[in-house]
Amino acid sequence: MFCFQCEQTAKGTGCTVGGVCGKKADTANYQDELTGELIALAKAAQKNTPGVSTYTTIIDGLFTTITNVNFDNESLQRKINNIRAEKEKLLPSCSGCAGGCVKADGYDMGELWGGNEDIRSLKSLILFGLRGMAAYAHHAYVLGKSDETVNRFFCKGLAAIGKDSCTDELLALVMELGNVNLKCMELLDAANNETYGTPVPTAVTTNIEKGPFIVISGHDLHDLKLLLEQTKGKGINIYTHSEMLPAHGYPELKKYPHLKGNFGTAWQNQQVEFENIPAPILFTTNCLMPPKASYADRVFTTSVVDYPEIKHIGDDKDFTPVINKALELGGYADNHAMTGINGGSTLTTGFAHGTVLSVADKVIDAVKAGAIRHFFLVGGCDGAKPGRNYYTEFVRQTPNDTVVLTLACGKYRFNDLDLGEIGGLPRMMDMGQCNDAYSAIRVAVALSQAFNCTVNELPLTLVLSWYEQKAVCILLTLLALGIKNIFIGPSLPAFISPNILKVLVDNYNLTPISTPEADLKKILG
Ligand code: FSO
Ligand code: SF4
Repeated sequence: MFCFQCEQTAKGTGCTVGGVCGKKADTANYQDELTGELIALAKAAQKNTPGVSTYTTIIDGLFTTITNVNFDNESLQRKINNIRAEKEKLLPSCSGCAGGCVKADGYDMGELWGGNEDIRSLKSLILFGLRGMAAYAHHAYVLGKSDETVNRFFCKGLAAIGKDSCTDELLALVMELGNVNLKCMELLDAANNETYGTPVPTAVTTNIEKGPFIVISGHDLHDLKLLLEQTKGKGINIYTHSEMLPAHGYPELKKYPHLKGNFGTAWQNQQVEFENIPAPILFTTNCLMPPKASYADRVFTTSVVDYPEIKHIGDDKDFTPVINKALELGGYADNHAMTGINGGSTLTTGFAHGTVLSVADKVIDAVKAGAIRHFFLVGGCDGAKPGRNYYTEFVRQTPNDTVVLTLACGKYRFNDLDLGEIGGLPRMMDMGQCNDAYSAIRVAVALSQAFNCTVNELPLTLVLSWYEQKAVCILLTLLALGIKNIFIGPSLPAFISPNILKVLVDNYNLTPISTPEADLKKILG
């Protein structure tokens, strides 16, 4: 096996004997085979008129190979078979044909992993960025939204991985991917807002009420909505976990009285937090860690998430087994107090672009009057590395005349802190999930228009944490928009070669984080 797609990759270079994430070598090989088949399907799609099923097969195949999504060889084999069948539909005459117009066999990923370092780096940026974008495209199509430009780019990007290209061509494709991902996030933003309403600021408790409950993790709001419907009137409370927290801000989800609060902190703490939990946990997307025996019988997966021996809810989305498990386990006997990592018990979410831009005048006046000196976007993924307390300390040390915007699961490092207010606005505003980076971009663009300057000239600094491939596509979007001076940590991706890093540093001043003190001094001068 070879895999270096996430931040925790072994020795900072690549997992070769087993994944730090728990992915076994044979599973990694299945994932490579699946990716190779996707590349072949994408090439076939470029020569034909792909149908909806071609695109959904590609999108779900890519999503499946994101870190902490699918550890199940049988599930991966079924998906590989489906991809091959989809390819056959497009090129029926290619079976057994040696014509060479389109290589019917899957691409051998070994060619990529063992190839030229800079080409491997750029193709990896494309592949991992596509995987991240696929997650967003999946959530959008589940809600009835898709976009031909986005769909076509999945084929273009995948096909490029399977053919010879020079660094200039690949760099151009990397930037195109950033732009297409902006479109994809916009699509998902529209899908979420049209389906569930515009998020509103909402305080969410970390305490758990006595009685049966279900914890729902991941990013899929549609699965949450279905679960809320199926548990109505059954005496079961629903608690969000990790990236599901921002669901509380959506009017069409918060209206359910049994959507009670948020359980636990970010994904990497699940093996401790789920220990002996008297409730089932439903994983709708990443980040699933190998379940420990002490709670494995309570874990359920759905959609692209799968793990051997763990019960999977199929496409009929009949959550009866999860509901029965909640009733059987019964929850806590008494109200159960829990806190965030800094001891706070209230998390506030719902500050997406709709809310922030509705008070844009107030924000602009506060900047003009000097009440707000600087904005920070401190967001991205959380992870297990000790160095990630940088983000807690950074936020803690931001001066009182600065605003902290945040998003994605990295916020669990500080979202239980009370930073107070500026001019009636909270100093810390949670804009949502990782895909809600779109909200941050909308706000930044609106501020730049109000101040008649570029985004780079705003008193705004992005301090990002990355872990998996959704963060990759978001970073590419920010770079494609020309946003410079981004701080990134806790470490640089293993798949960025020294030459490609130089391009990113020279053109965008992409900066590794150092210490909160030094970085704040550098930013605020
Ligand atoms: Fe986190 Fe996991 Fe949203 Fe990621 S739960 S790490 S970037 O999947 O997707 O922020
Ligand atoms: Fe290693 Fe990350 Fe790949 Fe898992 S996803 S095998 S931890 S690089």
